[in-house]
Amino acid sequence: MINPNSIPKNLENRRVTVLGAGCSGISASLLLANKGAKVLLSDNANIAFSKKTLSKLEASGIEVELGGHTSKVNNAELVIISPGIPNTTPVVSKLESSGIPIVSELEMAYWFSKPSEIIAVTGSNGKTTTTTLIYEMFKNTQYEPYCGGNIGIPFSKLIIETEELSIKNKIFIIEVSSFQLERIVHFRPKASIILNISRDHMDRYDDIQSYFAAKMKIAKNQKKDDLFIYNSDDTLILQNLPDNCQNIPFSIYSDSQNIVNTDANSIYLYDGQKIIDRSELLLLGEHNLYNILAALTVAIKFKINIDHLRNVLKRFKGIEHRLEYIISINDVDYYNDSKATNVDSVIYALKSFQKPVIIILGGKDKDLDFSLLIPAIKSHAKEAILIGESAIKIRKVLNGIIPLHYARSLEEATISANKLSNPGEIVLLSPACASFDMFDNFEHRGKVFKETVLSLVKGKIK
Ligand code: UMA
Ligand code: ADP
Repeated sequence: MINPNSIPKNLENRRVTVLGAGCSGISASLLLANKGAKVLLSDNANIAFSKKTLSKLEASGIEVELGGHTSKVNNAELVIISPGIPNTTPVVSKLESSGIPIVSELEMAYWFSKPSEIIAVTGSNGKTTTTTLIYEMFKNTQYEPYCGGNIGIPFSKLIIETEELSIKNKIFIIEVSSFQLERIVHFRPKASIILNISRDHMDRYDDIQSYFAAKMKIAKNQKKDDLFIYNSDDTLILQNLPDNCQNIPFSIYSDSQNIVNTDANSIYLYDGQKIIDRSELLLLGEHNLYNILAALTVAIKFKINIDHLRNVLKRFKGIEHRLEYIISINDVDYYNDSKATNVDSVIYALKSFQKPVIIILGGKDKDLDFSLLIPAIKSHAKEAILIGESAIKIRKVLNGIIPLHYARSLEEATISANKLSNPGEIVLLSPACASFDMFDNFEHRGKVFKETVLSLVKGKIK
């Protein structure tokens, strides 16, 4: 067996199974093969690899089994698990009872990097926005930033790419999910950031405590000089601060120990020096203000020039599918917030608007509590159109609060929203649910919504 309690320095000829042949599994296998390991990549689905991937796997001597995990997976000294595979899966239970160590792809990739090279971002919402903003802030500076992790580019892939190039001053800006953190052993970022905690992925965790515990693992290996940058307006985080690293808060409401502060007009440094007027920011909403404060805090700690940071903030428009402005039709503004796959992100989306909102809600339920939506729905929404598997559950919760409508598809919902809206109002897709009941993923859902909205303007749909 390989004992992951001390980082295995040499994987030459060691037998390693990689579970899951999505992007994490493929990159992990290639990295392990680069290190001389004998790799089995196993997936329970019949995946059609691209020609390029297939030839890379073959050239690296990686054995692949698809369409089921056979007993071959047990013939290993170490297992690397993909984040999408829950611990309750039979293959995982069996490996555990055989005593074969299992670590996450994030952990294994870390073995080939250094803490000083890592900034890691977690939280229930805002990870991708903040990770991308930090990446933009570190571009064209004294650092050579690489962005990856849960954002879609596995950490292992970044390690392979940067090892090939042998880059100095590299810094990995990594978005990390609770799934990836569950099975870390040594993963230690120089700076960790935790943005917020709200209920999410309750289909995979017993309760919010176990979900939160997985998120907090981000700091578990940090040392006295490492930074733990946290949202001190989030009570759960505030009440559970680690004591092994430097805790640095960011907050909108309290300015006691922050590196950056904000008032109604500007964002400024702890010594009062102005960084930017809030009117110059392109990102909308209080939630994005948190993301900006978090990103600025880490950038300032890494001594990035303030003028450079201001310029980045002046141009950063946010990311597709996150409260993304599409178009105005007859003075009705259409927003695509398809990435709002939990309740908290929808509350923030609604609170971002002063105008009445017609909201499209629903999709695949993650066992979330939709009643938490009620105050924001009451104060900001005019009508709701419900779609997808969770429509009935949402209807029960919102019944009598605002007028509710059903639609059989997102296209139908968009057309209804268009008909229900009056000048000066907002049409918002912010579903509070995953997309997999009707779409391939949230990007697909957002694309369909945008295409339908644009068809309305072109007069293709009446
Ligand atoms: N599989 C098995 N056996 C099982 C179950 C699944 O072999 O018992 C296989 C599936 O058939 C599939 C593979 O495992 O082929 C899927 O692995 P994966 O879901 O981990 O997919 P990856 O492509 O490796 O993507 C993962 C993250 N996915 C999840 O966490 C679900 C991606 O985050 C991440 O971008 C990527 O690694 C790179 O780091 C996605 C995500 O939805 C975007 N994340 C969640 C979120 O943001 O809310 C946490
Ligand atoms: P993540 O990667 O954590 O899912 P994203 O940046 O992709 O986060 O945003 C996901 C959703 O959450 C979007 O609807 C976005 O508008 C919303 N959001 C972004 N930042 C925050 C935040 N700090 N708090 C709450 N919601 C947020």
